[in-house]
Amino acid sequence: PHQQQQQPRRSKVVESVYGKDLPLQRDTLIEHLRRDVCVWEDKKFVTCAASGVSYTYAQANRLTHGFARALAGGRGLAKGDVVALVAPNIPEFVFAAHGAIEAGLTVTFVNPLYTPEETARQLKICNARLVATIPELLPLVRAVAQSIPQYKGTVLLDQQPSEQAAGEMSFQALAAEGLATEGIVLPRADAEDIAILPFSSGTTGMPKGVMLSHGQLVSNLVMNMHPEFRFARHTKGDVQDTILSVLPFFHIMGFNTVLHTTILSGQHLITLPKFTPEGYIGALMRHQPTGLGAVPAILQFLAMHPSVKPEHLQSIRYVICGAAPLDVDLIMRFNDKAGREVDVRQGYGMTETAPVTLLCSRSTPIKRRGSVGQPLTGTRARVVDLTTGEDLGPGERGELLVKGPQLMTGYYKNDEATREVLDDEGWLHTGDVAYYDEEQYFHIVDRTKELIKVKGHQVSPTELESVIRQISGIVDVAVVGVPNERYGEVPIAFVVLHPGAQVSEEDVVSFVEPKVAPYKRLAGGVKFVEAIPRNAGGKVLRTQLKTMVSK
Ligand code: AYL
Repeated sequence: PHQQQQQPRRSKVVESVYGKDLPLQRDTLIEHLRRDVCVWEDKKFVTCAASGVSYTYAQANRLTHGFARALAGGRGLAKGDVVALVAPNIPEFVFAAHGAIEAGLTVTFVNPLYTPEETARQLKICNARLVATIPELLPLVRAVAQSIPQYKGTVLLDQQPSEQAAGEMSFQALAAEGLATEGIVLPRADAEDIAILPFSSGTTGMPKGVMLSHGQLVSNLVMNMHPEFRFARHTKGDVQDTILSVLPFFHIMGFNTVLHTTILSGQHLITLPKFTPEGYIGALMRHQPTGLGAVPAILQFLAMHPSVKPEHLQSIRYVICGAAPLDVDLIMRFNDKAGREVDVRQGYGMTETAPVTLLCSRSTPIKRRGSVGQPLTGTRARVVDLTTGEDLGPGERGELLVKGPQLMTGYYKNDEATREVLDDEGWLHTGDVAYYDEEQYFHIVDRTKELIKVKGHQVSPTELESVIRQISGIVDVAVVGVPNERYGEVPIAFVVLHPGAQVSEEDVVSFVEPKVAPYKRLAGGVKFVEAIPRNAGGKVLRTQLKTMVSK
């Protein structure tokens, strides 16, 4: 009640029950990750389930540090320059990313499924000086790198120092050279320096670089490692948890949540460059993981797929899930198959919040695990009316706003987009519709932003619309997401044709197909309409389009 008097308009802020405030952390990311590493230096850190290649924590640190030194030593790179990683999940991805960050550089991640156009766009926006990639993607990287001004070269993520092809550098050779060369000084990073630049479409428009500093990433890690929220056991003596995760490192959940909390508890991480049912089940059998990093689609696979047998799930103690809605029924089904109650917990986050803001704690009762949980330490959340912006109480649906030291600095070179989501008081307007219940557990029920989520991957309608507009005979177009049992959502296009134009659904679908990454394809099909419904300001009325599909 006394709070109501001080802040009449902010009476309904939900604070964390696990610590109201957390200062922005001052550690740099790499310092923070190495803090306890001496305890488990000789234990396995990362193993690729596909190739069998494995590194201990000590080996990983040497390669990372060597690569950092090589980048800092006379390669013409300056603090804050951007290095792009274009690769699937392989152990060397981690060392290259951490090495570049240790060298004071900023890392951006490009989805390796991207087309040359999609890749080129991201590399150009952030003016990448260097790309690290795998042999299979070299032709793509070579083709697009030429168009980047001030491009300094390509690093091949190899497991053995490889013969250097024309112009490419071997990751292993660079790391060895960095360790052997004396007199290299690594630039000192500050908590405010931008460590990574992942891309997100935010609430509207094309994908944008999200500036996340060392301090923001580390703050979120500290929150996730709180005893009530953490998942794994701390490695000590013979105890070492093993986590199997196919969540891509190029996505914030794979990078700052799964990978970095793995390191902070000294777990053994099993990676897979690509999800296949056989590969995944093989990894379960071979590595007997204690934990899984998952999105709902993976839990669904484990719960429903006939090839997944209860014995495959015997070693599993916990599952961390996020990035798309997870139904409590699915948790029950998963537990049914496992034959016991596994610690399956869901979180809510965004690239823009480094990423986690809400998470179910260990004490969340099973019946509440369909919720996205409660604010992490030092994180605040509010729900506001969609039209008036007034704070709402328990059970009332509105836009979710979040605040805490993990919030991004802003969108890269895009102040306008930053101002649209970050208000003067430091609240981030998520574009998600939510409510909290009487016990302050949050539930995500809808989205006001355009974003479409296909198996947890972001799809920007604006981006698909700009591709479809290139087809002659099309006057107007709008893309929205429709619910899909397998993928969560899939994009569908509403198209207005010029009078007399002959364009079929198949024409549109097959035009889009080669121009975008596979998960962005128009799996929901195309609907031809007379006009796209818009408001007076010209904004597409997406909700109206969505209801047209469900009818
Ligand atoms: P981005 N339930 C429903 N929707 C969700 C959820 C969830 N649990 N989590 C994320 N979303 C949607 O940037 C929501 O619309 O980051 C949100 O605005 O790819 C959007 O996805 C953000 O998508 C973790 C670690 C969750 C990471 C994450 C999600 C990171 C997704 C939990 O522990």
